[in-house]
Amino acid sequence: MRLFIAVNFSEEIKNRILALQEKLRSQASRGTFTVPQNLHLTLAFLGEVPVVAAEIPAATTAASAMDEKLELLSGIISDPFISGTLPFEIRFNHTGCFTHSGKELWWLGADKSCAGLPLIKALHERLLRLIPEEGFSVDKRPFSPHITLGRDIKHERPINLTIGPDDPEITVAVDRISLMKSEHLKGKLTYTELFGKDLYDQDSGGKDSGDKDPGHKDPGRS
Ligand code: 2AM
Repeated sequence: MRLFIAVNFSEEIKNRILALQEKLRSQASRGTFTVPQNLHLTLAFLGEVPVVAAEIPAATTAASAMDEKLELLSGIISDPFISGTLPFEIRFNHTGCFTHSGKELWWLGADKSCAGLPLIKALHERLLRLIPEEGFSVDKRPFSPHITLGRDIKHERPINLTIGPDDPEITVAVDRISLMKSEHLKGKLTYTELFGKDLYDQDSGGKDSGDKDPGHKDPGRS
């Protein structure tokens, strides 16, 4: 099972991202564009998680072994540092392109000066520490928070994809962290949330908890 941990978006934000994606599409001659339901921000990519008991014939045993792994991963997302983070926002304000083996992946990138950037990096770093501790592999490449707009983009002329001051702001609310499954269903790349954890709900006391660190309910707990 191919797994990753991500932040998913509201419909309103997806529509804003899609408007930008449309600008990319109109300049591309070919490409695979992220479908609306797949737009997300990856926090950690685990890749294929082997089901240890897959070779054991009894389906029930295999299922319970998988459940155990998912339970461990759910536990990571529920880690007090992660789930104790107060909801925050990240503004996405620029675009760019990763080129790998001649293929262009176009993305929307987080504002390097937004207040949420250190918080999302802290969540990523925590995940990168906990995931191997629980026995899973994780992609350790440097974290550059981005939203993939399209892959394998081909174009005849240089792409001009800018976000102007008159464009609607793309500010993502980070209020839930999700363990996601990636699979091809009837030929379509499909992402499904297997487990999600809402970040700390201020209404239940965080706002008035008197913490010095505004990003956490209790950063000392771990
Ligand atoms: P992305 O974050 O750039 O869009 C599921 O495959 C998600 O995990 C994709 O959105 C993908 O890219 C992200 N991801 C991060 N590292 C990956 C890797 N090494 N291989 C495949 N997908 C990866």
